[in-house]
Amino acid sequence: MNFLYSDEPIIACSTSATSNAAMAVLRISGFQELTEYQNFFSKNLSSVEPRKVYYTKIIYNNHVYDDVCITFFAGPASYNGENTLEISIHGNTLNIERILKLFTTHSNTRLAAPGEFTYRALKNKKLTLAQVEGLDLFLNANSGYALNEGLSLLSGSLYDLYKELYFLFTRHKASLELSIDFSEDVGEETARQNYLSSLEDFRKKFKSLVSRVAPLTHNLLEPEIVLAGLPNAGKSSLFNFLLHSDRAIVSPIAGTTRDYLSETVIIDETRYKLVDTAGLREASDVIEKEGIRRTKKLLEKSFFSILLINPFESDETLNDLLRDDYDVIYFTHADLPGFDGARAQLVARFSKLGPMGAIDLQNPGEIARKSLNALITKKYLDLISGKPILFDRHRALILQIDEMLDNYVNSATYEQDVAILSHELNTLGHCLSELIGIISPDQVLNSIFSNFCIGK
Ligand SMILES: Nc1nc2c(ncn2[C@@H]2O[C@H](COP(=O)(O)OP(=O)(O)O)[C@@H](O)[C@H]2O)c(=O)[nH]1
Ligand SMILES: [Mg+2]
Repeated sequence: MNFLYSDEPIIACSTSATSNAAMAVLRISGFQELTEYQNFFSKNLSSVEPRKVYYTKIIYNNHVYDDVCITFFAGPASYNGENTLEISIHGNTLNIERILKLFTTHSNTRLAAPGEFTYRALKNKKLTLAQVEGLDLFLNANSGYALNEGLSLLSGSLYDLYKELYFLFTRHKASLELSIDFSEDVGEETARQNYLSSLEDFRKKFKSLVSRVAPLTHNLLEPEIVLAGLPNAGKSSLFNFLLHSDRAIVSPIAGTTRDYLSETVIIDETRYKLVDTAGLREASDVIEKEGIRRTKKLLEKSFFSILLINPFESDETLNDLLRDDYDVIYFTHADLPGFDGARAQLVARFSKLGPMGAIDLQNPGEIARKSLNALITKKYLDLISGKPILFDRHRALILQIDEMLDNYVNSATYEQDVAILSHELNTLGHCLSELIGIISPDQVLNSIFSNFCIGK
């Protein structure tokens, strides 16, 4: 991230610039005076007031480039604290390219790196690091829940909770100082009470956060639905059916799908990755073996797994397959005569397929689709009902702080040496500041900003 220490004016298209649209918004920030850009506009920029929209033309060397609207935000009252100009132009991608080039060629403005506007907002203390993470999630969310969580951290309840935690922590820290320096003034007993009750307030609030660090949430950010089964079970057929397309090759030749394929499906507001895998069987072929290894790995980290079984092609390898747990077992070939009998035989042989086992869906077509969607959504809703914190960085820090806090509470109850208490509290405070994003180690910055799109 070499842009971190450079503060030249930057420009980017802040709306999607990959396909033609009615409008696009370009953003320039970091300039000293708006009039530095006078050469590009027909409007007299010295008369432009902040936060008002003006209609003007982009003209350079007598060539008219576009009819646009401009809005000036004077720093520090802008998104990132810098002087900012927003230009609404026509959204043909060629037009966007041409106007960006005009500004970068004929002024001291360069193209912004991904996330650079927001990085400046962080630098100018317009946003905390946690808010930046919230924004990142909000912009890249795969589900309604992730959208809500992103916004909640950007400016909503999670952000408020973090702020409150920090306030309670600071109050507790002050109570420790009080008991060290002023206990004679306020009375030792009062100081001690104050110290313990402020700790309890902080602890209680913090525990509400700990309950939201559920173990399973890593796959909520990019939930994968994995189709598994023996070769020829019908995985690729179901994959295509769920996608309404012919994406995967369907054939009676076992081993046709040798690597996994994945495509996006949206089910009830949530975007999932649907994965078709190589059939699970004893293979001697090196490529097929590798495909099978990948299938197993995918199953391990899947959000929702579907085992497909063709009851006419039963095989002792089912024993192996059924050792693992699946969210659903899906019987294919229900259209063929004799299906019920074949299925009943399998159920008799493998207890896991019985009525107490996984739910089976032998109905092909729309009914199967609806039932599958309902099961997937139910699992998703169950997982988010505890309002899990979606950010790995936060989850790790919350667990770390929780452990420190338990130790500290123990010390606070039994340990009277204020030097030790003070030291433990400082370490805890350091982690808390990291969680809230008041302090931000470089590697955290790097990983967050590597996710951002240009123009943000
Ligand atoms: N009759 C019938 N044939 C199916 C069904 N599902 C898959 N097939 C056929 O079984 C063969 C293998 O299907 P495919 O989807 O490629 O299986 P995969 O190896 O698990 O991906 C193909 O010839 C499909 O047309 C089904 O429900 N009914
Ligand atoms: Mg296949």
